[in-house]
Amino acid sequence: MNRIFSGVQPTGNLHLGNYLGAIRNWVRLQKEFECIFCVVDMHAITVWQEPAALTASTREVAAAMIASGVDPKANIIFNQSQVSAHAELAWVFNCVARLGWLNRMTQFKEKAGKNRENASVGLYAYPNLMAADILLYKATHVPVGEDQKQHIELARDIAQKFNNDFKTELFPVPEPLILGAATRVMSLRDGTKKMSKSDPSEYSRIAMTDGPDEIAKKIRKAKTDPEPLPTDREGMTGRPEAANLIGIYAALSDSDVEDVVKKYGGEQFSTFKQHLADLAVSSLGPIGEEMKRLMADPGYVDSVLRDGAERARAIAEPIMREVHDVVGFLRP
Ligand code: AQP
Repeated sequence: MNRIFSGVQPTGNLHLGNYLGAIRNWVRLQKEFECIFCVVDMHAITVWQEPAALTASTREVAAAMIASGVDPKANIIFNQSQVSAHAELAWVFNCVARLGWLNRMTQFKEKAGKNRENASVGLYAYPNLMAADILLYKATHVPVGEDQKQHIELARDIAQKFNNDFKTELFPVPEPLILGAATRVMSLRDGTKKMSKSDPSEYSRIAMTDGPDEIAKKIRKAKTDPEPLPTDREGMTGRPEAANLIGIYAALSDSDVEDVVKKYGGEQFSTFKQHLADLAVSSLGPIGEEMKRLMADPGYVDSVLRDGAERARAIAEPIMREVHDVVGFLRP
């Protein structure tokens, strides 16, 4: 049986990259797969989070999933900390994964920066918790943006090593699903940097809750080069900002990059940006509005997360019992 697990961290500033790289794909995949979508609050605290902001962001991510069209009845939506087996399995995986594997993780290097000694142990062990998130449900497929590919490879290594060490076939080896024309949306201020929640500039990202004026302004101010739009894919080489805006247009209009350059090749950016802004407003505007409506009803959002957690626990518990037996832990 094919099962999907994927997550988003409640670290504030949900943006177009999170939408195009992850959440929008989930809306499509829910028709084909049994899906478990998680607000990964335990991952979020690997860097400092104000407790009240963490709670609000947890509700915001859940609202984003629902507002984007993930059906909370047909799928499971919950926050990670409500299912304690994530932490339990992560500990087992801390004892399976090798230090050398974690030392190669580029996200840790980027996030810890120069001050490595001061990074939390959780930030370092993050990929082991991510492997636990996926394998706790024996998920077979994990839809993510390009930036998470290395972590999925580590989850595959952990599944294989666990199975080999304990001579079992308990865990499937999960496959990443990296889908769409915008698997790595870049900053609007610098086409060589990923659009990210933690960028200090608001103008680097389009937030999922931005209104029409903010969206239009951010696209108008987006960095570009002085040349007109390229006329073919090769013409995008060495022009990261142009490639990024074209990729965003292709993803939002559900077309290919080739179609976009065919349509707009040779045009000035001012014209293209106007069309891109209209497209972004019509795609994201209604989602942002619905998110705001849902966030004003925390009772409803909390009930979705509670119900989802209960259903997630029902899947996780028997799998965790299998893990106990395989490892040799005595249980009641
Ligand atoms: N720029 C992006 N383009 C495409 N996909 C992206 N994702 C994130 N940024 C982009 C995908 O969104 C999902 C959830 O990401 P996350 O919340 O777990 O964390 P992240 O990747 O650390 O997100 P940010 O925005 O980049 O946060 P910071 O600034 O804290 O590093 C994942 O599937 C991810 O691939």
